Amino acid sequence: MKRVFILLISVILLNGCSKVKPPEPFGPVPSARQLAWHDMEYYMFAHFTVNTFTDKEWGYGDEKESVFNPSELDCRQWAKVAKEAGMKGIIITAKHHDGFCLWPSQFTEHSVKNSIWKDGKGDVVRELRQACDEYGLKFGVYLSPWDRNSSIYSTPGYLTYYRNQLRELLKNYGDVFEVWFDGANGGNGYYGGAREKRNIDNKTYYDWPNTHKIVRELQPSAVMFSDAGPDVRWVGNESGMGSLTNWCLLKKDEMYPGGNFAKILGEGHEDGNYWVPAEVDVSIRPGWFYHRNQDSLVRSPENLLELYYSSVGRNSNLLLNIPPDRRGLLNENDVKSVLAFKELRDKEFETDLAKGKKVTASECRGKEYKGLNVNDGDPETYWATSDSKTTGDVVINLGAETEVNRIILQEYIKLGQRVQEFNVSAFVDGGWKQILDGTTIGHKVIRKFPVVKASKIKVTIAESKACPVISNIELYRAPGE
Ligand code: FUL
Repeated sequence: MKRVFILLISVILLNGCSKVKPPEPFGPVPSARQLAWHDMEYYMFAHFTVNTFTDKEWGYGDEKESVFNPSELDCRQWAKVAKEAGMKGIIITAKHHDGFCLWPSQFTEHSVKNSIWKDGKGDVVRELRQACDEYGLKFGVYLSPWDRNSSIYSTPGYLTYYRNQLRELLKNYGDVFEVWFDGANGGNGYYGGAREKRNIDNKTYYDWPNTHKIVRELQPSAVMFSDAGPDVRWVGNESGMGSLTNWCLLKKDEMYPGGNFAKILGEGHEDGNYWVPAEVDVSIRPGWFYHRNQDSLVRSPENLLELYYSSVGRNSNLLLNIPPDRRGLLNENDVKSVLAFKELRDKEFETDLAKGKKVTASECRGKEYKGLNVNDGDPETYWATSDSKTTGDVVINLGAETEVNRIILQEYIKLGQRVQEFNVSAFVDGGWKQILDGTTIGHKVIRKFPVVKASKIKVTIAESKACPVISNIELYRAPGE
């Protein structure tokens, strides 16, 4: 009798302690460097070069180095603004299409070393690096593959030159979080005095795999951006619009920089075999570079908030360009707008109404995967169903009738992007009323809906590639309707 009792107790104890296995990853999953990138969400692009002084968007490559002469360059001001605006880093155009280098590259004369700024002893890239460190920001570099100054552009020798410059940037300026490879390629240029049109074959000329190896070797934590990855993809437009359906997946072997893939770049490939999430790059002004005649055309704080919804709110990161002016400072108008946008955003997401509320799930795979994981503020816990299910719902009980008009949803992407269709309902007048529907989620989706006064909110996963894994749900009552 005693033996049976002990056996029974051990079985009960063992069962209580035995852990249910987590879901297996489904499909491609993000690398550690991509996960760190996803968490950044919002950071600054700084377009600055000879164009700032010649009033151009694309320098021809024949500008005198002496035109580059910022009167009050202060990268600390850029970094301070970025920090106050809630951005997580800054990517600088170390070299744009004109070939002018903002650092004293030993491989060209077309650089700051031949400008009159700081008697040719200055280095904008270093100043920005130091400013980023001071303000706790990450630092990234844009190095234009197209070089309208170089006499050897379009020959194989140019690749050696390009890679040498890349090495200079990646070896001498500390940790880089993102390397930005532009897709704009070939055309008219100065090319060392030839002044002609040079065309290259986008698919073959740059031999990208060998350039990528250099980045992996010198900066293993950096993600590489281009139209087609390898780590981060272009969203397919420069107007700030992420796609509502947005897979972080891509058949990247079918893509190449400079190709015509706008729609695919927006949506990704549902059945993609690589994790290559989208980045939305957009300028706060009509141009990428500073032009005085655009001082009155700076995007308003309200417009920036819309961009935030259509980028970060659509499973993309937001790379917002704020071009320094001829003084080498972010212009007052831009600063005012981007900081006011921060205030708007803070008000928009002031109090998470879901936090700490009771959550019930239609089903969960075990107590470690309970519904309450979606609002515990811990990104490492998630609600998951058993493997046999690809649908399910969680209900957040708000306790009392509460006004709500925004929702944030996040998948636990370490296990892959799964959700194909979801909807949200509110419990009003004794019944469920659907308030929105959507397709993909991924790292993050933020959706607006008209104010609803409800006691409960239900998130239904209607279709998923494998059992849903939802790590976070937040609810807000943003100002206005
Ligand atoms: C484009 C470039 O041609 C623009 O000048 C700008 O740098 C933008 C971010 O990418 O392809």
